[in-house]
Amino acid sequence: MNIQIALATNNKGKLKEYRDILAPMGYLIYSPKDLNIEVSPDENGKDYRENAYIKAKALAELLNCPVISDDSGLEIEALDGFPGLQSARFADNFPSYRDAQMDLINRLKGIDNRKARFVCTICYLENKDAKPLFFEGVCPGRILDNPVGDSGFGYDPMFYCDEANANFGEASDEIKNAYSHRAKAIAKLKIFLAIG
Ligand code: ITT
Repeated sequence: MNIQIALATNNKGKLKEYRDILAPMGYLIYSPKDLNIEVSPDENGKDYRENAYIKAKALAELLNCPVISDDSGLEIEALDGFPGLQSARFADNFPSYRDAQMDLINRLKGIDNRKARFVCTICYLENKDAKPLFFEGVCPGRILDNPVGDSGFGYDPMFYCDEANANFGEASDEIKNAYSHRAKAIAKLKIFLAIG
């Protein structure tokens, strides 16, 4: 049986990862674009949870099915967690993600601590008035000296994943979807969807 969920994202990379992971369980994931809906609420929350809720709620107001959303980011330890919650806005200041990556890499020149992590917070809303549920995942790793590869999306080419022993910019979809922050958050969501 197919179960329909709307995913409140305008990010194609995220959409693909949700589909890849959830489709085998019979979930049909629809994006606002699939539904011919335009939603871009102001992501002015104080943390990932608030932003995820803002996105899920904005779409749930327009639909009659469960909605999930995803707020995520890259946190670099030596930069006090920057760009973190501002990861998307930071990249918007540059002509390409490659330029944003180079800017961050340059900020780390001469700094030995390359530790970083990707974080993902999923918000699940059964309907527009429901209590939001949150599912979180963290992916520890390090920042490379130069971006490599063109797999994945966003900041992937500058990130080495400790647990996968792989650069996300060169890793297969299977590796990314087994080890990423999003994969871990989705694994928790999957348990909820199976028994919730
Ligand atoms: P939506 O809000 O429409 O979902 P967005 O790209 O604006 O899309 P966020 O506000 O959550 O998403 O910002 C997350 C930022 O972190 C954005 O720049 C992403 O490209 C980046 N990011 C998130 N997950 C990533 C991943 O798995 N690999 C690489 N970059 C990622």
